[in-house]
Amino acid sequence: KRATIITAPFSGGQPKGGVELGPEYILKAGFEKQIKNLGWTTTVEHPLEGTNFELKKSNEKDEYGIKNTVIVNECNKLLFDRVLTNANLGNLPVTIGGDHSIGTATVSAMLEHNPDTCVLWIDAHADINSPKITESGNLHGCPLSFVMGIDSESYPPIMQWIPQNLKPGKIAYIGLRDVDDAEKKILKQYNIPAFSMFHIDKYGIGKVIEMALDKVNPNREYPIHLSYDVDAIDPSFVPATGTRVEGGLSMREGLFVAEAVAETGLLGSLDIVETNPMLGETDAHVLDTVGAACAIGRCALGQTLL
Ligand code: DIR
Ligand code: MN
Ligand code: MN
Ligand code: MN
Repeated sequence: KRATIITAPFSGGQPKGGVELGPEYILKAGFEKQIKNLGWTTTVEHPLEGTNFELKKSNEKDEYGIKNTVIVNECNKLLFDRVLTNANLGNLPVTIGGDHSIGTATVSAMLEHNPDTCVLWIDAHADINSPKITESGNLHGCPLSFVMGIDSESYPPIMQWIPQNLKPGKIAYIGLRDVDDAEKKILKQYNIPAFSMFHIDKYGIGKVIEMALDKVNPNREYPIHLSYDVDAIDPSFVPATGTRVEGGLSMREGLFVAEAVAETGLLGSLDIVETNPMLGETDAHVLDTVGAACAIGRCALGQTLL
């Protein structure tokens, strides 16, 4: 059991500062030790060291209707290499963000490693806008369109290296509650399984995970990439994040998702993103959010209650 913690201190996929401090806070809270205590051999890698992407951030849309294309692209190139290399070595990549624009790299790298990989996207948001349809132009709202090749004629040439290797039947969402109209169309058009907070209230989180896995991994045989945006959890438990949406997962529902994936024995890789320590109004907000991010990681890597 070997895990590589890959830090992704990056905020260029959205306008707010502070999310680049997520990895530092999560590591300072003892995350690596917590994972070691679960029986993993760990390594920490910092592929973005020395890049200074934060200094190059702007809030202007480019000719493609998106913001910070160059740094988001460069960041994803560096992460793609480290995620793929570690997966090929048999190390489980745990990528700590940073904003969710890094999902472009982590998802496409894991599918490059093993094309059977399926994706569980845990989020209040669908993150499937393309440059053509995004209203905000923020690339943390777009990672899944790039890896699925949606509206690919609208992509900037520098992003055309990204493998468009995620098929619509290989991803399921859990926790959605703030989906743009154009994204709703895409979910319907591509028939992507999506379990919103409505479904969680209706069926319960246990049933929802089973239904999601039945869609993407019916025989429970494929590796799972778990991409966990902490804003899936209700802002009362996870306040220090950039785009809070009321009515989210309870803390237990949020951890149950990670525990249930661990229970399958199929976890292939994990992202924990959108922890923004600068957006807590109090120290307790920051502690709660960083604590939740660590707990998601521990649960996904096998921590059990008994
Ligand atoms: C919105 C918000 N759909 C956008 N997305 C967020 O900007 O594309 N993703 N907050 O995490
Ligand atoms: Mn593998
Ligand atoms: Mn997200
Ligand atoms: Mn989100």
